[in-house]
Amino acid sequence: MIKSAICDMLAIKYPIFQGAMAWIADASLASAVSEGGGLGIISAMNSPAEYLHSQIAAARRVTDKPLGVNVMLMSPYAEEVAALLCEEPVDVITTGAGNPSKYIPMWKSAGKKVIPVVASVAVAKIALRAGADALIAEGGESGGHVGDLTTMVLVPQIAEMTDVPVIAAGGIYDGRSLAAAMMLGACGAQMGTRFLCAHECSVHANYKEKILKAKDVDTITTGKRLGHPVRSLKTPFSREFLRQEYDSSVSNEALEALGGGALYRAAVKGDVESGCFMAGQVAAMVKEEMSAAEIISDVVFGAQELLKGASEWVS
Ligand code: TUI
Repeated sequence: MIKSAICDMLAIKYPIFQGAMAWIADASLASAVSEGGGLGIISAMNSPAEYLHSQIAAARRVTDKPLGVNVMLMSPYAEEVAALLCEEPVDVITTGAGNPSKYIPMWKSAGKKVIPVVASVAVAKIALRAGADALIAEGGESGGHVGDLTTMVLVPQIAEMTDVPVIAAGGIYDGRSLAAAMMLGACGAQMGTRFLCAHECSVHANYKEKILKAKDVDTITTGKRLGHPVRSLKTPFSREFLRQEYDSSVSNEALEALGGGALYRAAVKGDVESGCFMAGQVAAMVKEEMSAAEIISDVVFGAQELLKGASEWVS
């Protein structure tokens, strides 16, 4: 049985977090992951507090196990969502796309465990100074808004900075990648892309189909010029975005406008022409739909067998 410091800290059975994907990581997916023994995380995305309140209530009708919410700090509603979370029946708050320091004392006083996503040593230092209970170290293999460093290079640097638990994200798909992440100093892993093809994930069927068909080189990073690079599947949208990004006659405002609503069009409408299908590099390895609980077992028991057999490498 794989158990680690993060299982003890959060009272979860397995050290697996489900990544918070905007328009995708809702009550259905998060509650299934928590019921499966991992940590389900609802995305607060770019929505007002009322949306989040109703999603948490829906998840709580299904599970009483530990549950998390992710606050996307670039959201215009981050402030009201942050305040609401102090009153809500969630155990863990993860943050992304910014510096969460100003909210951490308030959340900790409300009894929440705070686990920021970091993509660099500098941001990790800021989060630790502000009192983070653990960190998610997210490498650039992941989908959505990404940093520059790979998981292989980022995780050991974050792990050696601190004694708080470190969760690896980006490029995690199966027992091999969980075992590897643990060897790098992580005590668990977060997966987004693999959970996209969970039965309980209500993303549009076209999105699942694109993930299931993706090959190794089928993701691309766009948006570097705007300061927030995003990894997504190669589609007509991402190719056009890249073309305009390299066209100096296109203003940053026009480029931002092109990206606006593109994830919604992919995740909710299944629009294969103008949707942005955010996905990590492991998309190529997702070959079948499974339940969230089966995904968790596959990853955890796969890693367990590998770690048990690891002594074959030493004499
Ligand atoms: O946040 C993510 N992934 C995301 S957010 C998102 S929504 C979005 N859509 C379009 C453009 C931009 C965002 C889709 N995917 N992952 C966690 C993550 N956080 N990755 C990188 C970071 C990060 C970056 C900078 C964390 C902290 C940070 O701090 C900089 C600062 O403000 O000091």
